[in-house]
Amino acid sequence: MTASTVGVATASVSKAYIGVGSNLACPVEQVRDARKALNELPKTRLLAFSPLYRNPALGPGEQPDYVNAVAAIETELTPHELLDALQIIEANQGRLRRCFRWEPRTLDLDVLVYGDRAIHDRRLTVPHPRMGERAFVLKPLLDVDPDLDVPGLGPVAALLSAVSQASLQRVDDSGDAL
Ligand code: A4P
Ligand code: MG
Repeated sequence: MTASTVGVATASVSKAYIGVGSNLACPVEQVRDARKALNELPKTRLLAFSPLYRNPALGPGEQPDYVNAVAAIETELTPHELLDALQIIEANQGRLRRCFRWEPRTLDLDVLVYGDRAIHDRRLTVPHPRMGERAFVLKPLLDVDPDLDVPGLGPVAALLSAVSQASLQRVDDSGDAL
C-alpha cells in the first residue's frame, strides 16, 4: 500500500481545452497575458498552448480582427469552478459585458471540452456549441492535440477538414516560454 492509498482522497483530474480570443486592446498581448494567467490557475497544469491565429471577426458590424488560440490543461477544478476562474481572468483583463451578443472584447475564454463530459445547464454548455464550425477554434485545437475526439462531434481533424482555413493567418509570436 502506498501513501496515496492510505486514507487520502485522490482528486479527480480532467483534461480540458480552453478557447482564447481577443479583438480589442492589443489582442496578441491579451492572448499572451491570458496564457500566463492560465498557467497560474490553481489546481491546474497548463499542458500546451497553440500558436496564435489572426482572423476576421464573426459577428455584427465592423469589428477589429480577432487573435485566437487554444490552451490544453489538466485540472482538478470542476467545470463550473473552471468557468468562474476563466471569468475572473476575463474581468482582470478588462472584459466588459454590455448588451449585444458577439460584441468586441479584450478577452473571451470558453470551455471548449472538459474530459468526456456533456454539460447543458444555465451557465455552461460543453462541448462549446459552435466550436465544430469554427476554423479559429479547430485549427489551434488540432495544434495542441491532433488525436482529440471531441465528445459528440468526432475527431478534431475531421471537423477541421470540413471547414475553410483560408482566413486564418498565423501570428509570428516569439512569446515567452511557459
Ligand atoms: N457559457 C455557456 N457555455 C460556455 C462555455 N462552454 N464556455 C455561458 C464559456 N462560457 C459559456 O458568454 C456568455 C455566457 O455563456 C457566459 O456567462 C457563460 O455562462 P460571454 O463570454 O459573456 O459572451 P459571448 O462569448 O459573446 O457569448 P457566446 O454566445 O458564447 O459567444 P461565442 O460563441 O463564444 O462567440 N470571431 C472570431 N474571429 N473569433 C472569436 O473568438 N468569438 C465570438 C464569441 C464571436 N466572434 C468571434 C469570436
Ligand atoms: Mg465566451
